[in-house]
Amino acid sequence: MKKLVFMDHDGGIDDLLSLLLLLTIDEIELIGVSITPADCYLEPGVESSYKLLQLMGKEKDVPLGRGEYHGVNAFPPAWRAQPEVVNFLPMLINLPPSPDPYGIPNAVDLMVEKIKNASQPVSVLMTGPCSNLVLALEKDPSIKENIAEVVWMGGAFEVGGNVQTFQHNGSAEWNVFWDPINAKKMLAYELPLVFIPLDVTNHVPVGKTFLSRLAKQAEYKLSDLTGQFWATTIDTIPSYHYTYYMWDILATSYLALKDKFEVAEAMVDISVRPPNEGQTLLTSSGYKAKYAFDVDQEAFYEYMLQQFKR
Ligand code: AGV
Ligand code: CA
Repeated sequence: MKKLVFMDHDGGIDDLLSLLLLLTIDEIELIGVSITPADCYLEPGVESSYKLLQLMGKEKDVPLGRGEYHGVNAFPPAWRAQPEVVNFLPMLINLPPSPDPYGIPNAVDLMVEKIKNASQPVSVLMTGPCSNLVLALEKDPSIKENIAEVVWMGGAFEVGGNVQTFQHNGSAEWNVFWDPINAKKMLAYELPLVFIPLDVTNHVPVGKTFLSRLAKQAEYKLSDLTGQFWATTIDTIPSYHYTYYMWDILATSYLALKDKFEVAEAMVDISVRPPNEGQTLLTSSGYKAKYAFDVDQEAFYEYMLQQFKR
């Protein structure tokens, strides 16, 4: 039987790559996708999700949900605007238009409906903030029973964070920082949660070696397209080094490559105020959760190359 997955993403380049990856995994059945307007603007995020579903022939099977909730710490507008570029790539631009983003279901309603009515417990994959899941649990606490696992790209435990802003010491990761209050609430539910934090994503930068290997198999449509997605990330990181990480894609691959990850059990809490608002803390007074801290990098890169041979 296939593993049922509901995905909530926030429209970044690697979120979209993650959606594409998910659609290539034969053992997984995607039952719904909701879009959180965090690292994207909602409308282009819905559009690119729909285009990717069309590309994979899944637009009739996988419903999209519109995230209406906005966290307290907005992502920089330049980051939110960036992913619209994918809607203009030659392979996507002429696909039929997506549905009106205001005509599709609300993300929280869709999540509740899909998880509640699923024939078996659902894995929830979140590659943006976790707000929609918390709102869904608040709306209908009974869905907790039908959640098999929650995989969340978020947090930074024993490494520095990636938030750089006023009143902040840099210890938080953005997906948690967007909405720390709901992230803390999620911990209190004590779901079967595994964080894929910066501790492990730091091990998988998008390097030239990988992109070059991907380009060598560009006769495959998905290798060609994903290579173009990744190429758009080069100018966005203010660094001399090439350091876009495979944050969300690594989290997505966890669903298929569990045994390639090293995972620790921990007691976790989340700070909700300066100077470390959104920091994930290891503390005995916290809540039970797991987090990945290492991965077999070569196995992961190989897996990408194999999945995108289509
Ligand atoms: O913190 C990582 C999360 C991931 O879900 N996102 C990007 C990934 O989708 C936020 C983020 C951190 N640094 C960024 C981010 C950057 N330089 N550009 C865009 N987003
Ligand atoms: Ca993301």
